[in-house]
Amino acid sequence: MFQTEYAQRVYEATAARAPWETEYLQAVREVLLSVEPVLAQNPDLEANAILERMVEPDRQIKFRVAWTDDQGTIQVNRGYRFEFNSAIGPYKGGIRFHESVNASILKFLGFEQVYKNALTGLWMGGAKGGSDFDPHGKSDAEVMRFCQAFMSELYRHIGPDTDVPAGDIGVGGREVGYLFGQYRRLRNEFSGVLTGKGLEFGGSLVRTEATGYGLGYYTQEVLRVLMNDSFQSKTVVVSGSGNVAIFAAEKATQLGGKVVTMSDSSGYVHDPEGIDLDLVKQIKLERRGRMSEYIAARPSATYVDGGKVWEVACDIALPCATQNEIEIDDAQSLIKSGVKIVAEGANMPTTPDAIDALRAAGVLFCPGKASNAGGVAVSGLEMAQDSQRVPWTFEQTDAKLQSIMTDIVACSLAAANKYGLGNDLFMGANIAGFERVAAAMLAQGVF
Ligand code: NDP
Ligand code: 2IT
Repeated sequence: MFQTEYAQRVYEATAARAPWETEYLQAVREVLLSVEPVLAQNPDLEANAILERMVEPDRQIKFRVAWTDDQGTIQVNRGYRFEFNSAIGPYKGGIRFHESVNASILKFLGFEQVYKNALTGLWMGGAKGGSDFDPHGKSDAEVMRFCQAFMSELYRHIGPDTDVPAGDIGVGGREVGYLFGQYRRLRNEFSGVLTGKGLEFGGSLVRTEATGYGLGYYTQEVLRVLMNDSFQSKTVVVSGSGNVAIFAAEKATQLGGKVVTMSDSSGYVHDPEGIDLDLVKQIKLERRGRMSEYIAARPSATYVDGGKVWEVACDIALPCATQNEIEIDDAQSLIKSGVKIVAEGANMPTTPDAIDALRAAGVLFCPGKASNAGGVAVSGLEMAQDSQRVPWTFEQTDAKLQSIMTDIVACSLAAANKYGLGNDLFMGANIAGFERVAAAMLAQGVF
């Protein structure tokens, strides 16, 4: 599979240690395959055991989270924080609450976060945390008690210059607020220890929209630079209906595209007249409802129970729900319908064989660690504002987000060109992030 003996050896050793960590191994494989041209030209990377150190998190924290539900029953969940790499800044990355959460999923997310954060050009290392707690159907009071219990252990390990968590699946503004309140109480300290905070207590404008808007800016720049094209008059298929999906759909629409689908884990809505985003926001953000409720108010739309959005013909596909949601059959449907570009809003939403099929068919494939970096980029800007104790305007923050996303396209293309890979955005993004982290590790010695 690998061209270099070094990458092969490190991958095999990682797989032998925990062969059941399939998502983690998938993420490691992608990065190692992409950086082989760098390894071949830089023997000091192997001499300094850079890969061996990168695949082993700096620190792995696992803990019990006990809390009481509304019936008075004590519930026990498992909490985690994987602090992966802090060579270029304090650990930074989201917290996920979802029933599927386990060590493999959080390790893949923490590993990807290291290189994503490096691509933003800001000083942030990588981490990820979370719990197998399922927030669906829980009352506000239950979510609050769970967040307080979770932070009652996590607070020992984090801090504004140490490790700065944020949201991810199942963790939005409400959860960040409860987590922040508990940290403040336990430490007696008001600091920028989390990002995605409310605007009244150290949050940044644009953070809510940032991942989806950033995905729009990134995709627009790729269309412009590599295809001399734009979102104008394009049919766009979006999966998911959470934070990333809603604001990806909003930006794609603002940039001239027509978004015709959105989904949740139960099924998807197809609205050929264009998704009514105000309605989606009402259902998902105000009522915490389900996408199936959409059709009651929109006769133009259909709801497909259990289906996947990739069966709908499109020019641009934006997967914004979860990992491995575009499988090989889905990639084949997309190719058949003439998709031109797939840009990942979610983390690792495309399986390796689906990526290979899309790339072989000439589809422009934009890897999540580049195309969804806008969320963590504005988190970095929130950290800057918290340090200054001065909030920035929406326009200032949005302009900075746009310039970070266009810089990521430029630095990915430059890295690909440097290694004779033409305009390979996929390899280029992995190489550009890797080179920054590797350089910092080499400069700081063995640890
Ligand atoms: P949300 O919790 O706001 O929304 C998640 C959406 O994805 C929901 O529509 C949910 O449906 C759906 N979904 C979640 N898990 C599954 C699953 N196993 N199968 C099918 N659908 C699923 O999360 P975000 O929008 O924040 O995150 C979406 C993706 O974007 C994730 O991959 C996340 O890691 C990534 N991301 C998030 C960033 C952020 O800033 N929030 C930044 C960069 C990447 P349902 O309600 O039915 O569960
Ligand atoms: O996957 C991600 O980049 C996030 N969930 C956002 C992380 C952050 O620290 O803002």
